[in-house]
Amino acid sequence: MKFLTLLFLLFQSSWLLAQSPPQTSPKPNIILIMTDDQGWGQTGYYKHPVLKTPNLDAMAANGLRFDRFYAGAPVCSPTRASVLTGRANNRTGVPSHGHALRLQEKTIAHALKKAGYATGHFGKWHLNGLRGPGAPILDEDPYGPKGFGFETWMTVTNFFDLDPLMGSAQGVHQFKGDSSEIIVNQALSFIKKQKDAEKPFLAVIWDGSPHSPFEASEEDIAPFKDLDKNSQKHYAELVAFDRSIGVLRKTLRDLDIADNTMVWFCSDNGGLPKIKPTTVGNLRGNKGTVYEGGLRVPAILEWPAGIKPRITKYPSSTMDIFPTIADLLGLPQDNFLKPVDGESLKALFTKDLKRRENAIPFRYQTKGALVDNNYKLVASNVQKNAFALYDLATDPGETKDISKESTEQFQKMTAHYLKWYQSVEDSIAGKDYPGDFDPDSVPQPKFWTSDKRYQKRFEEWKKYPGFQKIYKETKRRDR
Ligand SMILES: [Ca+2]
Repeated sequence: MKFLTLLFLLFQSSWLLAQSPPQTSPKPNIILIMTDDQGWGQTGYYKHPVLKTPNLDAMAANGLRFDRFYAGAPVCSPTRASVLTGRANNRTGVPSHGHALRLQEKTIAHALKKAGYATGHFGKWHLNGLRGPGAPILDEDPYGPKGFGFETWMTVTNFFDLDPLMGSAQGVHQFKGDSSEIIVNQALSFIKKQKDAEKPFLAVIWDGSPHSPFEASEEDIAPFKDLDKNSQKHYAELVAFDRSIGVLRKTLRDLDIADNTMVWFCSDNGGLPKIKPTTVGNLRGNKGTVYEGGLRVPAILEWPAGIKPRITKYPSSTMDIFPTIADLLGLPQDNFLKPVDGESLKALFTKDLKRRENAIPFRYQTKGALVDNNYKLVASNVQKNAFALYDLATDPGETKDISKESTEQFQKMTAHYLKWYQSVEDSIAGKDYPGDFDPDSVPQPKFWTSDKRYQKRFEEWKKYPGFQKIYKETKRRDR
């Protein structure tokens, strides 16, 4: 009798378990990876003529490959600001490289920290107003990662190469070896800690490769001996970066967390003009322009638990990253400072979408662009009203201005763009922030060699071999 009762209870409890609603799946871990100056054409999966990227190729084959993904701007810091805020760069106080992100901005790290995530930043920052080759970020810097929601960081002000000198809350660290491998290993030790603590995490890994100065190991340079010196090393940096992606993906699998970890990869702007062979495929323009070659970048989102491998041509941008993650996690809207320029891509995870309702706007220096599905409005100078219209479906190289033929589309998009431009002007004036905004409170870009907080440390930092190199080069630029 006792045995039968036990059997009945066992049966009943397993039946109850089967009937109970499915447990909400644990929050996905999030890793945001960004290269520095990798052009749209520079991957193996786009069949680059000399570069092989077996690890990015494997990631693309196992995730959502975005074939029309745009950096928020055609240069560095502005795109970084757009990733963190979901907003166009100019709204956030970052019109060009080396500008500081305003402290009033709300970031993805703030939001995820509130949602119970551990938050870490590893590598290049370039949002604290300091120019010149990457120096360690100081713990006292209010514009460092700490000021924008990152609890853990091992970060440099700007691009960095072999044997970097990096900064954390604990001080300065001299590393030896390739920068891509170093920051992935730093991120992995943070990730392992969170796994042990059973805490979901946001790890932002912003690589310094393949930005100049081009430095790489002889072994990585070897396959490119036929190229000019700069191109050899530039491509070798991408090889080292790709290898670090392999280490990251393998370790996530070894830790048994790969399935529910979103790994989002993209570059921060289009490819460089002087590197041979081509960095942008057959697109027009390079880094610094608002043509496709300046804005379109390789991008992949790998998340086995939530996305089946697929290629999409849906136009999307770095401004969509934060809105997508907030939507996925059901985070409240007050995590954003409005207006937000990106949109959630969550629906794209399970099915392909035909048309994007919200056009993607860009503004950089005097230039502007607006991507409305296959139509692209390009302004070589917004103030001078110098606009052109291209149909990317029939003319991916942006060779033929159709503004005279497609007048209705042209007028519609120009009006849309100018209205958006005005709202950006309001953001620049600080109208998105509660209370008064003093534009003079934001530090203006300068070289770190002329910053007093840095200068007082130079005597002590001389002991680090990595310091001599960045100091000399920064001084040379800061004349
Ligand atoms: Ca860059």
